[in-house]
Amino acid sequence: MDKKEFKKKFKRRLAEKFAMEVTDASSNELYQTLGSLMTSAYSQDWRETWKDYRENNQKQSYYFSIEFLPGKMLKSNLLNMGWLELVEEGLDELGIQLNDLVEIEPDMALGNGGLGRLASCFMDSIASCGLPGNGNGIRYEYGLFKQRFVDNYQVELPDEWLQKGNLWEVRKESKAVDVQIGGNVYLKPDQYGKLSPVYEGGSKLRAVPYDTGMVGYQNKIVNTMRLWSLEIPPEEEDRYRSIEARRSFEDLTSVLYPDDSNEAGRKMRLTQEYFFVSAGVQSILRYFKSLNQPMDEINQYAAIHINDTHPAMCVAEFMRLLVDEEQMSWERAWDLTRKVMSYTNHTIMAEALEKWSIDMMKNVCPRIYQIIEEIDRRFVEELIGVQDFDLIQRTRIIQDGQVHMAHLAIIGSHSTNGVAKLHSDLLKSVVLHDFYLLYPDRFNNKTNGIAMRRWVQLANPAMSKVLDATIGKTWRKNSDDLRLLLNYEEDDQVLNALAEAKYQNKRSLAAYIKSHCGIEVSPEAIFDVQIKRLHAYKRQLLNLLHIIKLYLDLKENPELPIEPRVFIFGAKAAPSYHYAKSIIKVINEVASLINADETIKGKLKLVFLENYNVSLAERIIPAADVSEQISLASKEASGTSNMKLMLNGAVTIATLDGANVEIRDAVGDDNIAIFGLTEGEVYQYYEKRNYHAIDLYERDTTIQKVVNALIDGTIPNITKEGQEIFDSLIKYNDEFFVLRDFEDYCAAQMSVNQAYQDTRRWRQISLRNTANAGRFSSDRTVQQYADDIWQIEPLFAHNDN
Ligand code: 26Q
Repeated sequence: MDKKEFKKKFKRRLAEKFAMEVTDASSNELYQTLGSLMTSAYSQDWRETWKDYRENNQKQSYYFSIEFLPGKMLKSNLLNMGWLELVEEGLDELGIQLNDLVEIEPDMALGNGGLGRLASCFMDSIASCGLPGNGNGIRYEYGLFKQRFVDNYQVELPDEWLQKGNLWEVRKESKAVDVQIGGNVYLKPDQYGKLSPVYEGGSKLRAVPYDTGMVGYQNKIVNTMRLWSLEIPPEEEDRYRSIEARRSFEDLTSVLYPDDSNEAGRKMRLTQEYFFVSAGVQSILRYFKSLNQPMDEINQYAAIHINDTHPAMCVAEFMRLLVDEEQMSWERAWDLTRKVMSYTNHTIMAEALEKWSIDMMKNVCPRIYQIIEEIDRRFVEELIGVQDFDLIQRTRIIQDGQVHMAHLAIIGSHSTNGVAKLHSDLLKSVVLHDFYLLYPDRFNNKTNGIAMRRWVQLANPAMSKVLDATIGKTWRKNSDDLRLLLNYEEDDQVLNALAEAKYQNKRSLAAYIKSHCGIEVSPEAIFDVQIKRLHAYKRQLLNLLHIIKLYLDLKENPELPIEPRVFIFGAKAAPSYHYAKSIIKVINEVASLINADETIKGKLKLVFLENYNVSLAERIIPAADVSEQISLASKEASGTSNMKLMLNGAVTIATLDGANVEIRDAVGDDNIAIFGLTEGEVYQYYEKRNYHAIDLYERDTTIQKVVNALIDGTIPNITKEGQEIFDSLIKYNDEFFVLRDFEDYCAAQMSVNQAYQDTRRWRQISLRNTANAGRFSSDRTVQQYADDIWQIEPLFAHNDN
């Protein structure tokens, strides 16, 4: 299609859909028109991809994730279709700005953070690598809450993302399945004495899929992300006559649960988990049966991936369908289940490991509980006398009245992986050590990655242009080619061009900050960024204490020779995470104090941007000079914002945690600021129990001064929160070693400050960060999953195109 044809088609579609001309149409109408042109254009490839997979009996992977976080899809679909430039220019000639239409699309935010965003980066990469893989999840009516600040406190508002409809989805009524929830199950012998389950009571829910095309990067492949929505089956209508009955039923898939390890014990959440697991597994089996292949070979057609433990019931549901519905023997079914399933762990925090009470599980999915009981019984039976008794007790699935979902996922699969080298090593040596003793071959690492297309080509067009002009365009397909940039680290023209792109991005972020927060920041200052969920272990508090120190130092000596800096935060706290919300309040109050202080003006600004989400990340990341990756070593499984920031030329200040270790290896020690305890040192403290925060507080006058500022009135309006945070450090012994790492962190910050003063050197460091970020592409990651875990291959027919 050329520009002329596009304009013609666009005007025709607008006339057909709305009976309008361009000049009469609202941005929303124009957005709907463009979207509908796009979906009709790729739906042919979508159908063909689907048909090719079927005709070639292609093995497919199914990525089960309770979260997907794609953000906006308009531009990424345009880019992947190869339409972006053409449409931008064509619209411009019609007097329409593409970016005005982009603003119309709500973020699709069916995820909390890292785990959901990773799932969406994988969807982009799987399609872009031409791999046959699908997503399977829940179509929440409301995405992650919207964050507002009122009196500097976080307030949550519902995210009504579907209000104006959703262009990209297709409701597929013909593919609906029924899911049984609750009731009783007992086993009844048939005429041959075989036991079959008989269900009594409970309710039958209808799961209706909404499919969204996952468009590959200029390769004609369109895969499917299938999200399940709940409806009342016609035959059950009678039972849901009253408003309350209907409401409580429909609420089931209405909200995404905020990441909140402390309040996990919610029956609705468990029902959600079983709902999308059962619907997804049933639909895979139905498709497989339509291929008319021997059931025994299903592992050659399907790979099911369990993204964290939330979909771990896949193991039991797959067993249920094979044994109860397909009359397969337990042994054969178990062998197949293990071959089909694989599992990724995303967390080492013990309190986040998912467990459900037996009672609740019996209540929600009684047959699944029976099957888990049998899996557990056989697990113990097989190991008794072979393995150490205590080890068996520690690794079995059902313990102390609870079902341990990670145990189910490991025992019921052939692969367990972590998401960064350090994390995968810790799984083997500490967190899942007992399982490593039982199944050493199942453990492996798959370091996370990011969708380079979204995080450079779309988010940072200014830098992309410089890259094209310097190293050619091959990096757009093959991110390893970013390495070619290293040939230009002494080339002042290139260094300046990259710096100019950064400066442009900083100016537009500054404008955004001005219009959204009313705060004036200078694009000449260092933009120092910490963007991620608010969690104690991520230590936004450490960042804040350093800012307070700088503020106090500047108050004492306004002439202090520091580079002007703008500290930028973006973070949501789970609504019930009291401590995290207190941190937000205190950061906001410190911001009010600092930003209003004339005496330090120009040297220090603090901005907490409201409602951090994918779209805001796309604005912030290209404008960042410094990337804060300061979690306590051993706590952050991987991190992915660290990769996005590095890719966009930010310099990382980091602990040796998660993927930071691999980022350090990629850029070398001279191009990153590493500080703080190592994971080994942290574990030493745990072992010896010899960390005493109060000693540091009493000995170190700087720490004293800074920590006291939380409670001595230096910062207004934080009487309660200041005390609470003070107590977490001093009275409750600083669980995340903030004070222990404080001095080292300040030194690292000082070195960053110094490096920035040497402009040329800074630009070289920045260039090396971009140049070495290629290995963190999620294309690489999904290819490793495809080769090592899923055993899926691209469709050859499409390779030449
Ligand atoms: C649990 C129970 C009840 C309700 C919600 C939850 C819940 C929801 C989301 C628990 C955990 C999550 C999300 C976890 C997550 O995002 N983990 C991050 O995964 C990234 C991708 O692998 C890593 O880079 C991060 O290090 C890890 O923190």
